[in-house]
Amino acid sequence: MTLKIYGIPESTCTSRVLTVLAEKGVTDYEFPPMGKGDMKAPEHLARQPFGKIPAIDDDGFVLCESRAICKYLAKKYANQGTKLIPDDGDVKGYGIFEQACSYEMSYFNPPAESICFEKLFKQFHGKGPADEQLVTQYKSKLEDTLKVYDGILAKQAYLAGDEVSLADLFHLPYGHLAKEVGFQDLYDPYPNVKRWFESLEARESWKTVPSIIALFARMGQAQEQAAK
Ligand SMILES: N[C@@H](CCC(=O)N[C@@H](CS)C(=O)NCC(=O)O)C(=O)O
Repeated sequence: MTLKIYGIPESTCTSRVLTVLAEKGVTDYEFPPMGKGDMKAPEHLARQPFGKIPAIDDDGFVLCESRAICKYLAKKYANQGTKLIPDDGDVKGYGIFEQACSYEMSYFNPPAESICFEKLFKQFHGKGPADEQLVTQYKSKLEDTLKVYDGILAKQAYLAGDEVSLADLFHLPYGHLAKEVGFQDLYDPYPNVKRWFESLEARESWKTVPSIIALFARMGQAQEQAAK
C-alpha cells in the first residue's frame, strides 16, 4: 500500500513533510483529496485527534504532527537522499539535534507563526485586520531569537552542526511565510541567519512546495466570484 498524506500541499505544516519527502527522494505517495470539514470528520480525527493536518497512513501505520512525521520519514528512508537526522548510535549528535529542534519549537515557531496568523490567516478567515501592536511584539520576540541564532550560526553552518538537518528544515514554512507577509528584510540584520535561511530556501526540496500565498489568492478570487 502507498504512503498516504492527509493534508493540503500548500499548508505550512504539510509543506514541512513534503520538503522532507523531496529531500529523501520519495515520490511514491498519495494525497487523498480533503474537502471542507474533512479535518473534523471521525475518520480524520482517528488519524489526528485535534482535527488538524497533516497526518499520514503508511500501510496502516498512522502518525500525525508534522515534525514527528518528518522524523519518522527521515529514519524510514535513512539510506536514501539527504541524511537529515543523526545515526542511531550517535548519542551526542542526537542530543545536539534534538536541542536544535527544541530551539525551533520553543523560540522561533511561536512568534513566526503568530506573525503569519495576524498578517494572513486571521484576515483570510474573516477574523478582522491584523493587530499591528501584536505584530510588533511578535516581531520583537522573533528578533530576540534571530540574535541568538546569528551567534550560533557564526560558528557552524547549521543549527545542529555543519550539516543540514531536520532542525533547519523545520524553520522553512513559517520562516519563509513571515517574510512574505510583509517582512522581506526580516533576516537582513543578521548576516549568519540570512546566509543560513537563504541556503535553506535555495534547496531543490523547498522549491517543490507550492505557495500558500498563491493558494489563498486563488481561493480569494473564487470567493469573490461566488459572491457576484
Ligand atoms: N503541530 C501541528 C500543527 C498542525 C496545524 O495547526 N495544522 C494547521 C495547518 S498548518 C491546520 O490543520 N489548520 C486547520 C485548523 O486548525 O482547523 C503539526 O505540526 O502538525
